[in-house]
Order: sequence, then structure tokens, then C-alpha cells
Amino acid sequence: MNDGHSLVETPELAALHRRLAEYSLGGHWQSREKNPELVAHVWPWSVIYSCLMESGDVVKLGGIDDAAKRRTVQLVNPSLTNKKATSRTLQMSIQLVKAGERAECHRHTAAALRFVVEADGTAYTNVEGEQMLMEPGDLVLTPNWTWHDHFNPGDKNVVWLDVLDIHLSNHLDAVFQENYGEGPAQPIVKSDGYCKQRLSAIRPRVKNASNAALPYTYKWRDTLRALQDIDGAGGNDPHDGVLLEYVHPLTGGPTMPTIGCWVQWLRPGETTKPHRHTSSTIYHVVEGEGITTVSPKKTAGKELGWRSRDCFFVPSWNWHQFQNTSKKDPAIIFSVTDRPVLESLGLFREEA
Ligand code: GTQ
Repeated sequence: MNDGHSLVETPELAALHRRLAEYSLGGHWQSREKNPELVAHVWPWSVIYSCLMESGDVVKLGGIDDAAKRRTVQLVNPSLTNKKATSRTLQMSIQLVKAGERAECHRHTAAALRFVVEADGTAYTNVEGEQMLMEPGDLVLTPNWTWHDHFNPGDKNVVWLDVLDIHLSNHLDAVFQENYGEGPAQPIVKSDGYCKQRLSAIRPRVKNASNAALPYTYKWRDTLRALQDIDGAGGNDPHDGVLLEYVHPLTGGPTMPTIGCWVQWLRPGETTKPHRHTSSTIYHVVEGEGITTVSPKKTAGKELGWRSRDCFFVPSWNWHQFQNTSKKDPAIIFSVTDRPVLESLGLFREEA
């Protein structure tokens, strides 16, 4: 951090700066390049989807040389075009697997998750041998270094959101990746629902449960029922409406060590109170329409208008508040955040 002012550069100081630079040194009083300020942004689903369908026509998926290993359209923050990143830590992308297609098996140190948008329940992600069937609204975890491949045996497209902590792991020089090597897919050895069952409230004793993420599926029908129940019981957060966390099934802590997943429900006509925090959040509207007002200062907010399936981003330490503009329908928003990272490093701060 510099002191906020730069010294007048006398010939002696200029000489010192040259000498420091020559030996790869620097003075605390010298200015340095600042991180670009991230901006709040909305990606309308209509645009994402038409680009994704176009990619389905022109980008082949598969293991051969002229094909991509994954067919995704990536959300890029306008301040991070050089890094092609949604935020400084996380990447949200939208993936298309067409009827009959397979995305081959690999694993990487970046942790990932899928939030399903369009599916008929026949396509699946195989995580560590478990067939995880995908229905709209399901959340499927692919923790770091777990083998995963995707297959669509049906006759319709399957579309989901991918979220990876790739920019964080890249920043920490901790990116490793490996292809499966024994064919395009790992064998299915566990049927759909295996992990959910094994990690339910009746289970073998777990000694020393760690917060390391586990392969896991959160089914949309459970999520929706929980939202409806809590709404009915009046459990309402002033800043976020009815807000639920997808917790780690053993610890009750964050979804994964680097990515937290949340879902919120805004009642018809509800406007929440503004707050800000040092985590940044990427949102995906499951259903409904509204406005999120975002501002780096307490005045003059930027209005992000959104409707069903749009994605938007709220940067760290920006004031933000939500408004459900429908008078009759709730709005449901899924979100991912780097909050677990900030919390575990003692960097999380919040102001109401
Ligand atoms: O589906 O395994 O968006 O490996 C980026 C990297 C998806 C995946 C992404 C990946 C995947």
C-alpha cells in the first residue's frame, strides 16, 4: 500500500528509484499499479442463450483435436477482460451438452459446481463414480481433485451454470489438471442419490469431519420446499429476503471451502435494506423479475434490472439492495460467493 501521496522526484530520488529498479527493489513511498475496480454488471439470459446455441452449432465437443473439451460461454466482468474472469476469485460459465454428447473425464485442483437450468432428468454428471442425474434447479458439487465427466443420453439439450474457483487457485499458483486416461468416462459405480443418502442425518459415525467439500447433490424440490416453509414461518432477512445457505452436509459450514452457495426468496413487492460486505457475489435468477441497486458509495446507485435466468454480479464492498418488482409472484435467486475464503482468512467485513 502506498501512503496516498507521491514524493516530489528530486534528481537524487530519481537516481535512487533507478537503482532500486535495477536490483528488483522498490520503495514503500513509490506508487504502484492498482487492481482495476470491478463493476456491477448484468448478463441477460437472452444474449447468453443465443451465444450458447450458436456455440452448439460451431464448436464441437469431444476428445478429438478440433473439438473443445468443454463447451461453455463465460461471463466476463467488463473490468477483467484481460483475465476473462467473472470476479477476482470465481468464474461463472454456461455449459451446453447436446443430445448424445459427452464431456470427457478429468479432474483439477479448482473446485467446481453445476446449477442446472435446462434438463429433462436424463443427463448426468458422474462425480467419483456416482451418477448424479440433473433436473432444473439441482446443485451438483464437484469438489477439487474429484474425477468428473458429463453425459447427455437424452434427445434434448442440457444446459447448466458452471462455477469454479479457478481465478483464486490461479492467483495462488495452485492449478493442476489431469485427464482420466482410461477412456472418455469413468465407470458408474454408485447410483444417483448415493452421497445424499450416505451423508443424511442417519449415517455411520464420522470421526474428525473436515470441511473439505464432498461430492453432493442438493435437489431443487428440497430447496423449493425449504424456501416456501421458511417464507411461511416469517424467516426473513432484512437485506436478502428469505435467505438459505447450501451447507456442508457434515459440518453445517460453507458449501465448499472456497465457494459458498445461497438461494434467496423475495416476496412480491419486497424491497430489502442496503448493506455491503467484503465478499463478492454472482447471482442467477431462477425465476421472477426485479432490480438490484448497486453502488460503491452510499449515493447514486446503478440499477441492475433482471428477469428470469439473467445473471448479475455485485462487487466487494458495494452497497446493494434488492427489489422484487412483481406485485404477485416471488423472485428466487441462486448465488455464489467467495465469502468462505474471506471468513477463513479473517477478511470478512459487513456494514448495514
Ligand atoms: O465441466 O468440467 O466451465 O473442467 C470449466 C472447466 C467446466 C467441467 C468449466 C471444467 C468444466
